[in-house]
Amino acid sequence: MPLPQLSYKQGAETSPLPERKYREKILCLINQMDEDEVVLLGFWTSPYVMRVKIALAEKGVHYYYLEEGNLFKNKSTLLLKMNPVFKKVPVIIHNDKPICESLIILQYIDDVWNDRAPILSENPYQRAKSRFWVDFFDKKIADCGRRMWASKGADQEAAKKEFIESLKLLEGELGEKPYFGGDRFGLLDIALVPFSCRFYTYETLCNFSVEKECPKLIEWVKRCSLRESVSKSLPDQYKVYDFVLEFKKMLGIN
Ligand SMILES: N[C@@H](CCC(=O)N[C@@H](CS)C(=O)NCC(=O)O)C(=O)O
Repeated sequence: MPLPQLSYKQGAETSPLPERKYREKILCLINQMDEDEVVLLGFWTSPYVMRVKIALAEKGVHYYYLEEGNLFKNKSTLLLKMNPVFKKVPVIIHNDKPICESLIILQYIDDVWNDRAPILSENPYQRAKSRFWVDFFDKKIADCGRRMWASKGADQEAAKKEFIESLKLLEGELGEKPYFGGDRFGLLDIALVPFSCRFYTYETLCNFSVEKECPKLIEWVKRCSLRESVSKSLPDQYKVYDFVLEFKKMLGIN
């Protein structure tokens, strides 16, 4: 059953309803949603959530966005119920059931809305290759990112060196192609581009330039950002930087 016209939060768009009222309304309507609608539980600085926003936008799937007000101190009851194992965002709720973990969600979205804008290649080798690089990214680069803002001195330098080396490997994989999968924007692009909104933070805290180190990768970021699905899903890089400074303070790191 289609929902009454509520107007939802998607990317930069905000609901005209006050936040609390919007939330209450979605919670009441969650089990009456249309097959073609989902609820996304997220947090604005999370690149994993941005992955899901991009994928839903690429597929043209209508979603209701619920921001976790205080993800690190006081998680919502809904998040704890929907992702009791990891208690992390993103989570999507579709047909009244939760799906967790960004890559599993991307695969689910591609499986359910398989009639449009494919995320994964139909070629098994290409699929395996994309998954390999996303796995490399999540295991290696995302961790370097954290060490770059959370440490200092020699540890920070080591993380920066590893980060740049890993980005160069990715840049090699991109080669001269417009997107990682070739001409088509796909899994690896969706999984990696959200992290570009953290580049300014890393550059400022660690004193280097991603563009100088990996110019082709930055060209790719700019190319991806021309897509509305990306530009509407990524937050302002300066706001992310301010958030990281506040977050460091909260953790007692200076
Ligand atoms: N492997 C997860 C990572 C998700 C993740 O780390 N989410 C963070 C936000 S960026 C979170 O919810 N953190 C809350 C916490 O650690 O308590 C995915 O791909 O979805």
